[in-house]
Amino acid sequence: MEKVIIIMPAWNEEDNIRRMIDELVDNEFPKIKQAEMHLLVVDNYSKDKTAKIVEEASKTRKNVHVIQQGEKSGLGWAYITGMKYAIKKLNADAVIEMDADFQHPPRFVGPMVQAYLDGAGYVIGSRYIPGGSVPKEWPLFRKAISFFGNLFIRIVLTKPKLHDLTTGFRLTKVKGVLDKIALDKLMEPHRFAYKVDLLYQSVKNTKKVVEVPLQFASRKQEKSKFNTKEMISTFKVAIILGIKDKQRFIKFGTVGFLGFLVNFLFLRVFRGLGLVEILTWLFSTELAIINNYVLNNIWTFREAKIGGIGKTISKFLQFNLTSAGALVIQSFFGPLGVKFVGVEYDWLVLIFVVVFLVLPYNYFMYNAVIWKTWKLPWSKKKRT
Ligand SMILES: Nc1nc2c(ncn2[C@@H]2O[C@H](COP(=O)(O)OP(=O)(O)OP(=O)(O)O)[C@@H](O)[C@H]2O)c(=O)[nH]1
Ligand SMILES: [Mg+2]
Repeated sequence: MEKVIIIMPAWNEEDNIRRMIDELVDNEFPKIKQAEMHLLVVDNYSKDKTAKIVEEASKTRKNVHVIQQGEKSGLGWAYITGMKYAIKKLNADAVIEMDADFQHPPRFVGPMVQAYLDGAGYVIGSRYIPGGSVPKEWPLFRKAISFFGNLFIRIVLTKPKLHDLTTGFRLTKVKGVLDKIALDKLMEPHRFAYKVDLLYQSVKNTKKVVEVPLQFASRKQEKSKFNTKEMISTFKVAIILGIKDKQRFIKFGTVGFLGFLVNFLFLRVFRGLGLVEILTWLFSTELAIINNYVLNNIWTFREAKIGGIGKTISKFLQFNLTSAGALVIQSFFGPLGVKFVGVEYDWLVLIFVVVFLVLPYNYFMYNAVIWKTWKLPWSKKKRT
């Protein structure tokens, strides 16, 4: 049976944790028949009886555990400590991040585990899909920050299909997803922002991501710790990840631009040498192609670098064919576009054809055919 461990940081939560064991462990867990459910509380040397209560409960329930966080403090570290323990000591197949303050109501655990059993590698408790919600009593300002903050991160990380990227309630499969993440190296682990990094990497490692509704409840006591510092650090992490994500495309664009310069420069050089026009074009274009091939190979696609003489030659020929394909696209759509908008707007046609047709075509061919960094659905599976 699949073993699912709920990791629950708790710091001075004696009232909540007592009720939580009651509602979650004694009430909800028995309803989940197809998975072995455990609760792992990560305490941070609470001043109240939090740890004591959990220890007491663990004596009569073998699926309740408590550990102390160690010297690193902050919510992120609590989760990281809990995840490591769940993987190494409790042999978890999946872990759930869940807060102790009932903001993540226990009734949502069941559907989350079901989504995992149905094949999801990552399950997001989402406030922004039908059936999910944020607390009604939140002031409009906080609702707006949460909504637009989420929207911003969705855009920066280009994840339009996911609706809640800052939720704290999530399930992650261990094998192939969580065990591939360097937990000690997450960005800003002492702050809320680590959640965005963890989500980003988990989604990257997962084939099937599912969102289940979460009706996020408001905190019962005390004032919220939500503040501008947390918000800025969250946006910062999102922006850094967003740029990292697009790094390859940025490099690809830079190389393309350098190729253009090489082409332009050598056109003049060869012409200056008195070469016939057709040869100046041929040579300068080929030099640009060589430039692009070499730079893309050692920089843009360096993780998939092509080496060895035979492979280099065959791939270089493929690269030339790809470039010829771009030429065909241009010579077909260029004149067609000019026909429509008139020759005085040929520059507009050129920009349009290059940006919307040639660049995507090249980027696709490089990733899918030449350097093969994309696994396409129709490509043959590697035999293992
Ligand atoms: N072990 C541990 N738990 C913590 C720490 N900080 C917070 N927690 C627990 O982590 C969960 C989430 O913390 P909250 O303080 O509710 O943070 P939040 O939900 O982002 O903000 P609120 O709006 O104030 O509820 C709760 O169960 C806390 O008890 C910490 O440093 N160590
Ligand atoms: Mg809370």
